[in-house]
Amino acid sequence: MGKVSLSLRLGILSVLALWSLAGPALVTGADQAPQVPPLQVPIDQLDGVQRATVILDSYSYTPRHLIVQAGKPVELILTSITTITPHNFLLKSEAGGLSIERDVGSGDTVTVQFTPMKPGLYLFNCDKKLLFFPSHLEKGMEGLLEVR
Ligand SMILES: [Cu+2]
Repeated sequence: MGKVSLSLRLGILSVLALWSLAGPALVTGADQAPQVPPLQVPIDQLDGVQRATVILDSYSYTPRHLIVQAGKPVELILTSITTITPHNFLLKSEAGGLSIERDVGSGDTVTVQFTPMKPGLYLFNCDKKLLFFPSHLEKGMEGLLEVR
């Protein structure tokens, strides 16, 4: 009898433990998009290019964290899925020898190529802005290129 009630109590405890783990995640999931894990950009076996597609939406890049290797060419296929709002892709770092600035109109696909030579963390963003409204960067439209 004592054994039964102990296992019952343990059962209730484990349900509570599971709930406390799952509860916050469910609440978080309700009001924000699921996190996309960092993308280790694959190297194309045919041409040796590190190639990835980045989706531009209002106001995000997906994936927003890309990991590439230094000294090898990178090609980003910037694909806008908006119907009206234009965006852009700015990645500038004097120290990193990178200066990329490309407009991506609504529904457009633009390809950028560059070869990062210096390992580091480089932020990219969209600086489009409509009149007195906050810029897209201020609305969270930024991402991270991690060069290893
Ligand atoms: Cu934008």
